[in-house]
Formats: sequence, C-alpha cells, structure tokens
Amino acid sequence: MNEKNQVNENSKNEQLEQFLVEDEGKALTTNQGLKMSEDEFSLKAGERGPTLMEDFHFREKLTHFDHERIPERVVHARGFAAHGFFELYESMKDFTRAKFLQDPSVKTPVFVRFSTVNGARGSSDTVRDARGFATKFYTEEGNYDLVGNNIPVFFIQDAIKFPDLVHSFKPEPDNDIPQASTAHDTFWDFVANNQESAHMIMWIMSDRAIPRSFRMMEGFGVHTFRFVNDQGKAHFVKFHWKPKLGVHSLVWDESHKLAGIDPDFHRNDLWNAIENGFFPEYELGVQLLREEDEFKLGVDILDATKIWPEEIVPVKIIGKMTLNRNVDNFFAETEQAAFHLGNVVPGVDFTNDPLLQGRLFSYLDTQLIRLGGPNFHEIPINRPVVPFHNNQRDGYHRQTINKGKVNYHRNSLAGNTPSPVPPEKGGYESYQEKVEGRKIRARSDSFKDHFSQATLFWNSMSDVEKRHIIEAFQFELAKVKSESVKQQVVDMFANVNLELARSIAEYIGVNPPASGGSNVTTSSPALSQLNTVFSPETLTVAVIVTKGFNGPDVKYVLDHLVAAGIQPKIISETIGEVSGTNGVNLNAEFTFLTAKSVQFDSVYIVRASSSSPTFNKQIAHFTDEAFSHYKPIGASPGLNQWLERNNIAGQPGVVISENLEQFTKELIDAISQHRFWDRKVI
Ligand code: HDD
Repeated sequence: MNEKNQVNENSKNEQLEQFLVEDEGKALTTNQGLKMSEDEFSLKAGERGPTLMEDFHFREKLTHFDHERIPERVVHARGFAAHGFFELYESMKDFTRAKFLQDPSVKTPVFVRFSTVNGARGSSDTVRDARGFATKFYTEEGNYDLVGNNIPVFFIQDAIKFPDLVHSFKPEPDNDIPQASTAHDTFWDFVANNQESAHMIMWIMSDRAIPRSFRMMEGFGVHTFRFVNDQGKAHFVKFHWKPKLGVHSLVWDESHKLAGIDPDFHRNDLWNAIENGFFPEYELGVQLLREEDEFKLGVDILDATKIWPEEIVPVKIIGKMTLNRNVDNFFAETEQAAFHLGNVVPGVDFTNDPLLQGRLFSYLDTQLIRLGGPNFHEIPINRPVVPFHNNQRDGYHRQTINKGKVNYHRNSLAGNTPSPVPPEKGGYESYQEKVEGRKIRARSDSFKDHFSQATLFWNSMSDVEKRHIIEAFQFELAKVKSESVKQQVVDMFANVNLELARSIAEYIGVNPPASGGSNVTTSSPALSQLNTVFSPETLTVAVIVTKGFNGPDVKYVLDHLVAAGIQPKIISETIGEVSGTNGVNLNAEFTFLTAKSVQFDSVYIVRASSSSPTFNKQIAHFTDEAFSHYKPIGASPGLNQWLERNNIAGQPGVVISENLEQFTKELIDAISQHRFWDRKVI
C-alpha cells in the first residue's frame, strides 16, 4: 500500500463497517447463536406455575438487560457526536512534523463529541454551561485527541482543584438539587473563595454559555501546547475551531423554555442538519508563539485562565473540519468514545500548564471505571485506523488474539520486536524541554492576576452582551440563599467592573461595593459575538399558513428562502396538506400543539382569511414570543393592521411589503441578522 495515502477520509468508516450488525429480517437467537422458538413467555412449571431456573434464555436476556448501563461521565455526561473529516489548507511543516498537518491532499477522519459539562446524561441541552468540543483525529500516526471547550479559558489553574470545582457546581450533595445548573450556593461559594475563576465566570455568564447550536459555537484547546517540527524546533500553540456559520446564541428566556419543550434541542439540530445535508463546518486555527517570546505577552502562557488576544497573536486558519455522518448507534459510538489529552502524535507536545499536566492523568484513569477495564482502546470507535503492537496483554474484554510466546521487551526470541522506532522514522519522542527546580506546592506569582482579563472580556462586550451578563449574574445569585456568599461574589466582581457589581448588588439586595473597579481599558473585538459571521444558511423559519393562502406568492418567497439555505417549517391548523390558490399545496409538519416559537429562528406569517379565532390567537401568542426574543418576523401583504394591533408594526426586524421581491429580499436579510436587539421589548 502507498504509505502516504494509507489513511483517507473513509478509513474510519470502513473500519467501523466490520462491526455493523443488521438485525432486521434475521432469526432471533440467543447470544450463543441458538435460534429460539419463543421470546414472549418464560419457561414455567405449568401455565400458572413458577418460572424455572432452567430457562437459560430468560436468564440471559434479563441478565444482559440488568447490566446495560455503564457509569456516565463524571463531567460532560450529556453529549452528542458525529463523524467527519479534516482537511488541511496549507502545510504546517515549518511548525510541526505531525503527518496529518503536512499535506493538504490528505483527509483525516474525525469523530467529534459535543457536550454540556454539569448536567447528567438525561438533562437538557440548552442549560447555561460551557460546552465540550472533543475531536478525535484518526491519523496515520495514531489517534490525536483535541479535547476542548467552547470557552477558551478554565475555572482553575491547577488540576488538583478539579474535584473541588466539580463538587461545587454539581447538584448539592444533601438533596441532589439543582440539576444542570450553577445557580446555587455551593458553586458561588467556590467562585468567591477561588477567585482565579473570575475570567471563566464572565464567559459562563455571557451568551457563549447558551449557544444556539453546536454548529454555531467556537472550540478552543484552552491550554498552550507545543508544535515541534522536523528539526526539533518548537513553537507554543493554542488551538481554535471557528464555525463557518458564525457564533450565535439563544436568549436566556428561550433557552429556559427550550429545556422543557425540547430537551434534545441541540441533538435534534445537529442530527437533522447532517441528515439534511447541511454539514457543519469548522475551520481550525492556531495561534503560534515563538519559544523566545514566552514572556512577552504579559500573561503566563501556562495559566489556563488566560487567553492570547487575537489582535495580539493572530489566529492562523490552517484547515477545515466537516461533519457529514451521524452515528449508527449512540451507545456503541458516542457513549463509548474515550477521549484523552495524552493521545498525541509526533509533532504535538505538552507544556507545563499544571491544569494540562493533571488532565494527562485523569482521562485515562476515568475510562478504566467508565468502560470497565484497560482494553477500551479496542472498542471500535476508539481504535486507531493504523495497527497497534506492543506487549500489553489480557485484562477484561480483551479482543485481539496476540499470537506467539513473546510478550516482553527486550527479547531475543522475537528478534526484539515489537521494536521501538527512532524519531526520524516516526517514533514519538518527548520534547526535550529543560526543567529544573525544587519540589514545591505553590502557585507562581505570574498566575496571580485573576481580574485583568475578566475586565478585558467585559470591555469587549457590546451593550446588549453586557446587559445579558448582568442579567445572568442577577438570575444566578438571586437563587443563592446565603447572604454572605452573595456579598462575597459582588465584592469579588467589583474587581472586574464596578458598574457590573453594583447592578448585581442592587438587584439581589446586598450592599453595593463602595470601591473597586479596574484600570484595564483595553478590549478585544474578537470576543464580541456581534463581530461574528452572519449568514441565513440552515436557519429555520416557522411559516404559518391556513387553507386558501396565496399560492404563487408564498411559493415565490419559500423558493427564495430555500435557495438562501433557509429551512421553512410549515405550521397550520392540522398536520398534512394545506391547499393554497393556483394549485399550490404545502405540507404542514406542525400545529401549535407541537410547535413553539422557541424552536424556530424566525417567523413568516402567511395565514389566510379562513383561519379560526383560536388559531389567530395562537398566531398572536407565537409571534409575540418570537418578537420578545428579538427574532425576525415577516408578514404577508394585508397583515399591516394585524401587526399594529399586536404592537409590533414598524419595529426593527419586522418585515412587510406589498412588493414581493422586496419583501423576500428583506426577509432573507433579516433572517441572516438573527436578532434585532434595538427592538422595543416590553
Ligand atoms: Fe475534562 C471530560 C474538556 C479540564 C477531567 N473534559 C471532558 C470532556 C471535555 C473536557 C470536552 C468530554 C470528552 C468527551 O466528550 O468524552 N476538561 C476539558 C477542558 C478542560 C478540562 C477544555 C480545561 C481546559 N478535565 C479537566 C481537568 C480534569 C478533567 C482539570 C481533571 C484533572 N474531563 C475530565 C474527566 C472526563 C473529562 C474526568 C470525564 C469523562 C471523561 O473525562 O472521559 O477525566
């Protein structure tokens, strides 16, 4: 086989195909392959008698069922994943010897799992939380895992504090309340007493923590890693995923309602996008820093609570990832996927970031309990697409059958194989960083500024983003019972911005801080979501129609919306065909029983005079809610008075026009803007 092209975009799919099982149309057997003549009745002594111990089929079926569950992930329990591939735009040879980053013609298969951090496996998708963004690259040099989040910094600086952090944000231990939420005493007590969390908290209180879609959020490797090239020269590197659709969020009220109406909102969104051929794309960017510039950024690059502002260290876009295939089986693939920061390839190395170093231990360790033993690398989703050979043997669930007697190194009986490979032939060699020092449990002084970048983040927000941050703090702290914790938090955030702290204090009824504030005046425009990409592609529009609608006009609008990549979803009085004039029919997927405004990005009210008073009332409610979430609304000609009656006529993002062409153009433009923050919402 041609060495260079051993791995291609289909390598992982082809490997997984060997494990696919089609049950449809097959005879029912036991796990031993025995065909069974009956699967409904256990074997009994007489029709009304006790079940017999002898019933091996009953025992096998029940025993298997009793053992179906495995422990959920201790964090990031709720997740959703998809397959895809990564392609490189330009060779990164100057910086790294990683093979998958050398040749733009090589496509590397990937598996990506998105997740919330706090909630249990069955919790809701749209809660306020960071989102995990874990990517497994199946490269020709073995698996490389980039295990990141949609927030570029972390709560803590040292991994030894991770159990404390997680205990504090999980439901409180006495009553297991609240689920999937940080709005409770122990979390905020942790924050106030571990003030390195300040920067991450600003992100968590921002719109970043309530993404519109997994397809519309950034990903970050968070830590500083190392790239090492063929000559052994290293650069520091931070990784970024940039979604082609831009970074967009829900509004808080909407995400609350969605959590009840559609707890699977993000799952549905990703699954349907892929099924409909709207393959999510993310560009991979790197920030590169020469080793000799390590101390020039004014922050310690080993501190995971800090970013490198993009305006200072630009993000170089080097490739693109496309997610194009849903899983065949959630448990086998998504649930059993095991990510690990220590899965690296030659050319990628670590730094001494104490958070990163601790993670290198934790991921392998957690898989042992979660996946039940040391052979989880053999589970199909976790296997590399290249062979693996070593002297590790046995353990629970071992599947490979290693031949021969030799299972040790060094040996003569097998010619001292499997044999280590020198670096110049592709063997992994750790970067020979010089280290010296005393054994000491301490934090470097360079890790002690907890507030400057929190203020930088605040300064970078637009007015509406600032308002959302204040409201999120107000919400969370209003749910905290301890007056002392509330006061501590307010006093802490006075270090970030006085106005912010005072707005919270006033709302929750604690003493406003008299002094504080920050002398940081800089901002980083890249941090504001108002500066992201805006595109109508893949956004949904709820089209409200009733029988007798103007067929040609509506068809014209819908055809143009679809051509712009927008997805119309038809709502009517009943499910099924709705007939319009001139033989135009639409297929209603929803009624107001099954569709709520929060499930759509925009509204297009067509209606027709035949609609019932109840339906009209429901349209008003639906539209009012969409309006209060700042969403684009389009209305057919003749609905002017209706808009006026509902107090939304003439407001930003409310589109109506007698001219069909102009209306369509304006509606598409409005949809691509997502939200109209300058609208008057009472
Ligand atoms: Fe972690 C899972 C991301 C700090 C210990 N982490 C996990 C997942 C993501 C992250 C995306 C889910 C992977 C999947 O989909 O299966 N974690 C991060 C990021 C961090 C971070 C971006 C900070 C920069 N994590 C972190 C620390 C520790 C852990 C400091 C422990 C010292 N993380 C774990 C874990 C998990 C995990 C306990 C739970 C399930 C798993 O690993 O497989 O080992």
